[in-house]
This record gives sequence, structure tokens and C-alpha cells, in this order.
Amino acid sequence: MMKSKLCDLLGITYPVFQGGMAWISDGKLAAAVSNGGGLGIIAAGNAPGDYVREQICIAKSLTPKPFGVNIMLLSPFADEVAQVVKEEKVAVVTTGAGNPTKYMAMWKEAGIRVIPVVPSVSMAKLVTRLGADAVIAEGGESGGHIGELTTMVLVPQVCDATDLPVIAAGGIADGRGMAASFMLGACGVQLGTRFLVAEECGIHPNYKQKILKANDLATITTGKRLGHPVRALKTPFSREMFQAEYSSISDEELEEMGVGKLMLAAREGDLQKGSFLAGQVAGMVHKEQPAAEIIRELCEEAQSVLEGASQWVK
Ligand code: TUI
Repeated sequence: MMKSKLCDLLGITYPVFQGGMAWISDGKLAAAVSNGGGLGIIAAGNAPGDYVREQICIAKSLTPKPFGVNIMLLSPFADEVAQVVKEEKVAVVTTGAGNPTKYMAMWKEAGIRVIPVVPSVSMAKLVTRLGADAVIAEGGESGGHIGELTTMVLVPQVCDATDLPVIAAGGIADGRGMAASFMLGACGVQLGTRFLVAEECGIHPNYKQKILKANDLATITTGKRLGHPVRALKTPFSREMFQAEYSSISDEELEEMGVGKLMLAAREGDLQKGSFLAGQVAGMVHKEQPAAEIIRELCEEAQSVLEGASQWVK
């Protein structure tokens, strides 16, 4: 049994979060993860408030357990979604892709547990001062929008910089990664890519197949020139995006190339034009399973790795 202070803080059985993945992490997936004892998280992504409210209602109808909503702060609908989570009294809000300062007091007053993603020590210190309940230290091995540092160097430095519980994210797909995260000082983990192939994850079958077939070098990072690097599977679209970055096209045109491509991948499985976000662990994800089984397997593996760790001490 893997248990940590995070479980008591949030009322969950296992210290495992399912990452909020835009157009992917819906009410059904979040409920399946929460029913499995982890923390399911609905992704607001670039969607409007009504969509997020609908997904919250679906999750509430499928689980009595706590779940969260991830707010992507670059979204034009971030203000609207920030109000929705307050009105719906969701248990947990995680934030990503920006600085959550302007919403913190409002969410705290509403009794919401606020857990920002921090890509750096300075952001960890800032949200600690603002009253965050925990932080997610997400390394650049992750899929989607990524920071500069790897999980291996970010997690211990964030742990040294804050007394808050730290959840490690980026590059974790199995019990070895979970055990390593605990050794770095984290008390929980967040996984995205492994949950892409959860049975309850409703993405297009092409997306699942691409993850299951991926190898260690299957991902590429684009968007560095625009100041928001994004990791995705290598596909005709992501290779084209990568090349365009080094061409003479304007930032506006480059930005425009990415619009709507996440939805094309998730809903249509469009192998040519879709953007299939995934972390570097894609090559470690080998089978489709129910979300609850993923969580159980992950924690059992981590426990056995941690129990064996004393072999190194002579
Ligand atoms: O947010 C993510 N991953 C995402 S969001 C997303 S949707 C998207 N679509 C188009 C362009 C960009 C994103 C896909 N994947 N992960 C959490 C995360 N947050 N990673 C890094 C950060 C982060 C970066 C900077 C958090 C705070 C931050 O602060 C900068 C500042 O000082 O404001």
C-alpha cells in the first residue's frame, strides 16, 4: 500500500494524479481515476466555461469521490473557467502554463485545494507565499506544454524550496518512476501519457495505437521560438511545425499552424494534421487497461521497488 500525506490532504487512497490533458481528460476519465482511488482531473484546456461545467456534472454523476479541474492559464477562457470551478465547488484545482496569482484568493475562499504546476523554484516559492496547498513539479519529459528543467533536477530543488507537499510529474509511467519520485522528495505523482491508454479514455483509437507503438525517441519538441515549447509524437504535422520554426514565417503564422490540432488528434485521430501530445515515456506504455488497474499496478510496483531499495545500503 502506497500512502502519503497527500492522501489525507485530499481524501484519496493512492497518491496518484491523472494529468489534465486538453480535449482528452473529460468527466468520464476523471471519474474512473477517482473511483480507482487516485485523483482524476478534468482538463479545461482552451474550452469555454460551459464545456467544463458539463464535464464536472458528468464526473459528479459517475463518482462520489473528489476530483480536480486543470485550468490552462494561456486559455482565453481562463477567467470564465476560474468562476465555474468556484461555483461548482470542485475539490481541487490544478493550474498550468502560467502564473495563477490572480485567482488564488478567490479559490481559497471557496474552500478549493489549489495545486499549481511549477516549472521552477521561483514559481514554487511564489505559490507557496500565495497559500497553495501543494505543488506539482513537472519536468520537461512531459507531453504538452513544458518547462526547461527535467524532473530529476526540478523535483529535489522544489522540495528544498517549499514545505508544501510536492507531486512529481514528467517521465513517470511505472512503479520505478513513482519510487524514484519519492526518493527525490515527492509525496505523490502525476501521470498523463499512461492514462491516454486507459480503457475509459475516450480518445480516437489511432491516438492509443500511436502511443502503444511509440519508442524511446518517438517525441519531438516544437514551439520554442514562440516561448511555449510543446512535446508531441513525431508525425507529419509535428515535423512540419519543427521545420517551420527555423523558416522565415512570422510568429503569427507559426502560432496559427497549431490552432485546433489537439482536437483533431484526440477526436478525429487525424494522423496527418493532428497534434498527438505525449511524454517521453510513450515508449514505456504497452497496454490498454482500466484506469483503476493502472493505479493499482503502479503502486504495487513502486512498493516492491521501494522495499528492495535497502539492497544498496551496505
Ligand atoms: O500546462 C501544461 N501542459 C499543457 S497545456 C496544453 S494546451 C496548450 N495548447 C497550446 C499551447 C500551449 C498549451 C498542453 N499541455 N503543463 C503544466 C505546465 N505548466 N508546464 C509548464 C508550466 C508552466 C510554465 C510557466 C507553469 C507556470 C509558468 O509560469 C510562467 C510565468 O512566470 O508566468
